[in-house]
Formats: sequence, C-alpha cells, structure tokens
Amino acid sequence: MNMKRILVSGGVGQIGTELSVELRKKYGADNVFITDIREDVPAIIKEGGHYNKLNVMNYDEVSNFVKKNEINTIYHLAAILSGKGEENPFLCWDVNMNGSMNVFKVAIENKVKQIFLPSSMAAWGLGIPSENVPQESIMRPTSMYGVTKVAGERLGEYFFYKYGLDTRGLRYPGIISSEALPGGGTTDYAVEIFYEAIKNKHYTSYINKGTPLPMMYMPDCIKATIDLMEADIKTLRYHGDYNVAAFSFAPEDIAAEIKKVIPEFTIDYKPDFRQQIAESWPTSIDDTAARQDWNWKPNFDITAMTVDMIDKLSKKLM
Ligand code: AKB
Repeated sequence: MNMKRILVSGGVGQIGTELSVELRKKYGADNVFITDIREDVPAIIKEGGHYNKLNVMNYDEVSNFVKKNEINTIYHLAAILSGKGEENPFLCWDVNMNGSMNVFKVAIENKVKQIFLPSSMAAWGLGIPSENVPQESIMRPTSMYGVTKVAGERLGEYFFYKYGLDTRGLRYPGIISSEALPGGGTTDYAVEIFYEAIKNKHYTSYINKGTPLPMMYMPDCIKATIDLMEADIKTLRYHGDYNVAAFSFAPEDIAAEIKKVIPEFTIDYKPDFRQQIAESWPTSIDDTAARQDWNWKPNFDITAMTVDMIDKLSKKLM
C-alpha cells in the first residue's frame, strides 16, 4: 500500500485515544485523521495533529470526510459498549450496526484498502466452553452489544469476499488503561479499581467475587491492533474475528495484586446488572491462531500491568 491516510472514528474513547497517539507516531501526524462526536477532547489529541468532529451515523459526513482527506485506511472504533448497550439496546444496535454500515459503504465506494472493526469477547455467550474458548466456537451472545459484535465480524468477512475490502478485527478482552477512561463496558471495573485504590484505598466492585474474565493491558492492545493491521494478508486465516488474550482475573485477584503495592487497599462487592453479562463471557481465551498467523504475544502479565498502572496513575492523579 502507498502512504497510509488513516481515519480513526471514536478516537477519543478508551482505545481510540492511545491508539491514535501511536498511529500518529508510526505513520506521521499529518496522515492520521482522528474523529469523534465528543466535545471533551484531551490535549494529546487536540494538539498533536488533526482532530475533527465526525458522526458515523451520518453517511454524507463520513463520505465527504473520506473523499476530502483521501482516506485509504479506517480504524472504526465508535461504538456503544456492553453496559450502556443493555441500558438502551435499540440505540446500541443503531450506533454499532448502522454506523458500521455507513463506514463499510463509504469504504467500498471510495476503494478504501483496509478497515479495522473491533470485535469483543462479548461476541460469545451461551454454549461455549468457559475456559480457553477456541477461535472457532458457537456464537450466541446474550447482550445487544455482543449481537452487534457477531454481526460486525460476519459483515467484515462478507465484504472481504464480496468486494475485496480488507477487513480485520480482534475479539478484545477487557482493556485496562491509564490514559482515557472506558465508557460503559462491563469490564470498566478493572480500570475504576485502580483510580479508587489510589484515591480512596477502597473499591466497591459491581462484579462479584469469583468471576474471572480475560483482560489485557493497553500497550498490548495497541500492539495487537497495529500488528494485525500490518500483517501480510497471505498469512491471515481469519478476518474480523481473531481471538487475542493476555491474562485473566477475578476482582479478588486484581485486588490482591493491588494490595502488594498499596497494602491498605480493601475491596467489597455489590454486583449489579453487569454481573449477568460477565457470567455469559468466557473466563479465558485460546489465541493460538493469532500467535501462529501474525506472531501475537503479549508483553504484560497481571503483575507487570498492576505495577505500571499504579505508577502511571499515581503521577497523573498527583
Ligand atoms: C465491555 O466490557 O463491554 C468491553 C468489551 C469486553 O468489549 N470492554
């Protein structure tokens, strides 16, 4: 591919913020067009290069933007996550499906070369083996977010075979980050717990004790995303649905890790509606296909992630 001209939608979200900064470093700030609908844009996004308001629900806006900026690569991250999705399932479908359809349609019409559309462990649900869920497994999600993620995976594959649109995606586990807060997911607790540990030395978890979930630290999430997009297409057996994993933990496990660094830290539990969502997800993921096809391997385990998170957040919250 010639020089990349990259559009990022949802560029001010949890993954979008750090991914956008990395894309600017790798491909040059002039070639990365970060967009979102949000007003609260952090300085690292506003000041380091292009930032524009763009609503993926508006086909004309997306179409004009892609034409004007000669976009050939799209990271389409704008979405409603699992927790918010259960509060308003119709809005979740509308944003995640109709927004993605606009992006796919514009991409096909303008001969965009590559699209990254994230999937999630939420794409699984009933009938899966809870441990080491394989690359190919039954997909019966129980949340609207999960339904839209399975549909996104299948659409990506469909457009690849029908129009040659090179669609790629990862089934993200819960992502832990220090830069931007997550917005409306079930795994948000795994980020909140660090803020509360540093500020108040206590956290009340809305996910119950004994509920392990797959998780990943943001630097590994960014690495996985860019490495998959850079991989030679000939090595890829899958399109929008690669399993990726790093480590798994339950709230009491991450609390024990935090206690090693902040001994006064305590946790208690008050599960809410997100507990049911968490229980429908696997406890661990088999990512052999990603390891074989594009050499995926995470750098951070739970201990290294905890130490780094507390270090970064302590400085940030000082
Ligand atoms: C969520 O909790 O909804 C997301 C996800 C696992 O996709 N973090």
